[in-house]
Amino acid sequence: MPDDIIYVTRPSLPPREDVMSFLDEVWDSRFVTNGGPIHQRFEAALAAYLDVPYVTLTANATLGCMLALRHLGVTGEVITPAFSFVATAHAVNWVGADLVFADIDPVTLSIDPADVERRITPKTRAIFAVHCYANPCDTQALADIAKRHGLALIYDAAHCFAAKDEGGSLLRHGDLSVVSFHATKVFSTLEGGAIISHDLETKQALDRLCNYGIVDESNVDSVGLNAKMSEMHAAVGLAQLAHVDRDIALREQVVQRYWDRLKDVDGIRCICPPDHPGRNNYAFPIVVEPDYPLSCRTLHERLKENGIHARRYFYPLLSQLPMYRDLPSADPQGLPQAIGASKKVMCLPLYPDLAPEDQDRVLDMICNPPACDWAPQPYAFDVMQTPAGYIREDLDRVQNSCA
Ligand code: T4K
Repeated sequence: MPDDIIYVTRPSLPPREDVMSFLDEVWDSRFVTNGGPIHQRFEAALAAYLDVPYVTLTANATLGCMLALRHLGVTGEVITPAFSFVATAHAVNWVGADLVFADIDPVTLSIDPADVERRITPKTRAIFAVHCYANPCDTQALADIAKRHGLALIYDAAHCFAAKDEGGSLLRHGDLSVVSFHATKVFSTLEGGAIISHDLETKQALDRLCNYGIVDESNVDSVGLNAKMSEMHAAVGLAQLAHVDRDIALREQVVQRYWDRLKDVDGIRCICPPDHPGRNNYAFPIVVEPDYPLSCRTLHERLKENGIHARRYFYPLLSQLPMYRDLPSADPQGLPQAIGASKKVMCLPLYPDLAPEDQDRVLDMICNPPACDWAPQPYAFDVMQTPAGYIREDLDRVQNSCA
């Protein structure tokens, strides 16, 4: 195992001295949390940068999603994609609503509006959509469905910092949108997130929900949580905001190099092309199709053996997790695209300072996949057992390539 590991991502950190000058202010004021001065400045700077009306900072996006659902009074059934990070489903579960999984669009890998509509029942209260890898959902179709059926529409926009569509920020869609500032995202406050809202009253209600529901010293108006962002995290964000445009441009160069070498590789499909306006280059997911010599799982393992930590976001599928697999909507027959994606999609290492020689290590392995270290035997295909490290799917691929 090489010791120079290439991780799927690395956080973009602002220069230490930039953070320190903000921290000096925090230390001097001794306001370290509960919506202090740096928090206020960061919130205003973010609203301006993202070009959205109102921002409520949170300790992370998972709490942001829970509070968004809570604020809209979502109980009953919530329709959400089966293909997402665990936080999406867990947030619904934590607010006590009933999860209903929907399938995804095979091209964008974001939720399929037609399947959303099929799954609406008299108990449905909300659509909780995800712009997967910042690939925009069909926002118009989802807005129409929500309007016709009287449903709340919330976006888990965890991946979408600075992402745009033809009308502006992706974060403007829905009743509320939630973005993540986790260390693994395009823009980071180490841990953090924000809820984007459209009017001051909603913003203020969300601010209170982040602070136990406290209105003032003698009043509490809602069952809130402690979901506040501290001054330290806000300081990192304020310092990092000055560098995010450069980071996104550097990410673009990495994406372009992946695209140039992978676009013509048989069996590899790239989902996020480089020249798409408004893209934030959060991730570089590939689909490992059946005509590639290795299954996604085996390719992932071979990369890892060579120190390349690509990640299978999102495997396992949410609907196959032990706490959700018995739900009626988890029936695999109703989720063919989501199941396919969870088996075939892998995100390649991507961060602004990924060195070209490291990226070449990744590309060389994918363009010249390691040969199978076993030869197909005439009888081997009748047995379920495959040689160590391979799965039945690899066996079928070798069989097909020999046919
Ligand atoms: N909705 C969606 C659709 C999401 O994808 C997420 C989070 C959320 C909601 C919730 O957002 P937050 O509540 O987190 O704000 C990571 C992140 O923890 C998670 O934020 C993210 N999505 C998810 C896609 O990825 P893991 O379990 O894969 O993280 P981990 O620790 O394995 O890190 C991945 C790689 O990043 C490591 O191999 C190395 C590198 N890394 C990581 C950290 C934490 C660093 O270099 N430095 C670091 O500090 O979940």
